[in-house]
Amino acid sequence: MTAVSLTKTSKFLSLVLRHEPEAIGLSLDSNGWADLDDLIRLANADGKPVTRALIEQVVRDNDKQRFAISADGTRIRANQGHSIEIDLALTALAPPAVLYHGTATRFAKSIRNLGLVKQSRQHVHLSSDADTAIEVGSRHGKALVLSIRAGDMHARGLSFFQSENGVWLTDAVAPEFIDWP
Ligand code: HQG
Repeated sequence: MTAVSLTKTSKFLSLVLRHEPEAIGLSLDSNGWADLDDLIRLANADGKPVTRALIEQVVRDNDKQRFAISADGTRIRANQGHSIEIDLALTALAPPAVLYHGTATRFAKSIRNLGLVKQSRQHVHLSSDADTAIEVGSRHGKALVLSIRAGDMHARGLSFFQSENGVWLTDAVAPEFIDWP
């Protein structure tokens, strides 16, 4: 399978499993899972020639492990990044003392005022290393990496979760917990 078709399939899966399942008439359950056979049938009916083998390869080889197939092989979901309301049913976890958020310099002023807000997604996304944060921020412009005092937030009773693929998730980050470069 070519890298192009793998990337295209990954983007298609992100669309229908995170944002717009209705684009192909797919339904997700309350935890974000879709029936894999339904997804393949509906995608093909919509002109997207995906096969089970292709989807399994995308899930296995995806650079960020964006998707998971259930243990019995019948269902698939995105590990994080949803804009639709689903409950990933993650267990709250104590974060490391410091986490990183990659953003763009053009958002700095607003973030200084409001802190980090989740915009269209279900959570604010944080990473445990600054290199990943640079990549995430570069998607939006000139990257700016903020250090988040996650340990202090947790000590104040704010909850953190970690997705299956290692991304740290929280509801919001108030300005007082952000250290600027
Ligand atoms: C910014 C990708 C102004 C925030 C990545 C970000 C991640 C504010 C943008 C995942 C703000 C939202 C999520 C405020 C936050 N004022 N701007 N008060 N608060 N922002 O794409 O974190 O490749 O929804 O800094 O790797 O960039 O898709 O979030 O720049 O893990 O798997 O608002 O998406 O994963 O942008 O990225 P996004 P994100 P995938």
